[in-house]
Amino acid sequence: MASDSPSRLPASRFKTLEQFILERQDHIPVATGGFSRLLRDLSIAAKVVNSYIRRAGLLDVLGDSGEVNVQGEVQQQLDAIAHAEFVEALRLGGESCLIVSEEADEIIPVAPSSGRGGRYIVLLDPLDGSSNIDVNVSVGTIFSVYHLPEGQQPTVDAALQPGSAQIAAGYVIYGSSTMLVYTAGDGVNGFTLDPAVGEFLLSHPNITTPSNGRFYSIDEGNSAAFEDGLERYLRWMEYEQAKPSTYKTRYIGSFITDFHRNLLKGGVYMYPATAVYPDGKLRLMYEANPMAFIAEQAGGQASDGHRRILDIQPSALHERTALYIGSPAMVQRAEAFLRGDADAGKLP
Ligand code: AHM
Ligand code: MG
Repeated sequence: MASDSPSRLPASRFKTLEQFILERQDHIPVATGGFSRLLRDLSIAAKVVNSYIRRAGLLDVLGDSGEVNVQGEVQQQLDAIAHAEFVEALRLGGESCLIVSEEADEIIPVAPSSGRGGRYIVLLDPLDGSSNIDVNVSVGTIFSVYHLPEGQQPTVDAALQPGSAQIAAGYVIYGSSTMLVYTAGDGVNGFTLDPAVGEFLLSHPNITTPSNGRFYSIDEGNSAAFEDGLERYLRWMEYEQAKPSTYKTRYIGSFITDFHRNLLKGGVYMYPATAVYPDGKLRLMYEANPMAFIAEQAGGQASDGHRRILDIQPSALHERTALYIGSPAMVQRAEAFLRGDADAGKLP
């Protein structure tokens, strides 16, 4: 059917990530020009990593790299590629002074470029869930941003700040579409990559998470080591499952993917202490903290089962934590079961 005006490309109808950040810059104190450039650098690396992932089966990038990272986990080739791309983009951008990555044992200092020193500390999980990559399951990048504290040098101590000191956090999900979701402490916004024009476009403004949800995400293969309270919580949800429209298990084994679904639809992701990982599997500083910041900004909660994730003072770059994150009512119920509250099942 003929139309009066030519149809417009989606890109011309949506705000780009860059336009959005520049507009915000005038309103929020953290969003200086340097911060805007830092996010631009992260988004550039995300687009490069996205291009590898989209063609992963065609390029020679699948399978492990033959290396074991500091976590004692087998590194995938794409872990190493994503790490290199993010580090390089941050180095070239010149806004960061220090990088911490899941794929590097030590801190990565960034030399000042053109005599100008960066002010930001960036912590990264360059490619989370990468054990899924060979089977075409969604994976993601997680980032967390801090200021270099006034008067401090960019050392390990400067990086060991509690999550509550983050000035920004975000993730990129390389899914059926590629999205960048971030917060700078003034709400959560999501941008979808338009592959035709190569821009992240504002598609999910002001994301808020449902206060309660249907989905619970946990690897029940580890249940032999679960504490009693968690066992009771799971059995309670199974019992409730018998009623119409109640709980459903959804576990992909790719944290960002499970988190993203639960953020939008309502749910809780849980990775407790297990026999193999007695402190929990996920890393506090570049997995739990950034996602906790996003969850809280969207109206959700994040806990290690007993205390708020963002209040934990880290003592090591790669330390692990148990994690319960998502809809506030579900996180609170998990905590109540873990405390052994008799009325945990009766909470709203
Ligand atoms: P990774 O950072 O080495 O990829 O490990 C984190 C991943 C999460 O994405 C995922 O939720 C979890 O490990 C899955 O672990 P498991 O296979 O033990 O259920
Ligand atoms: Mg990870």
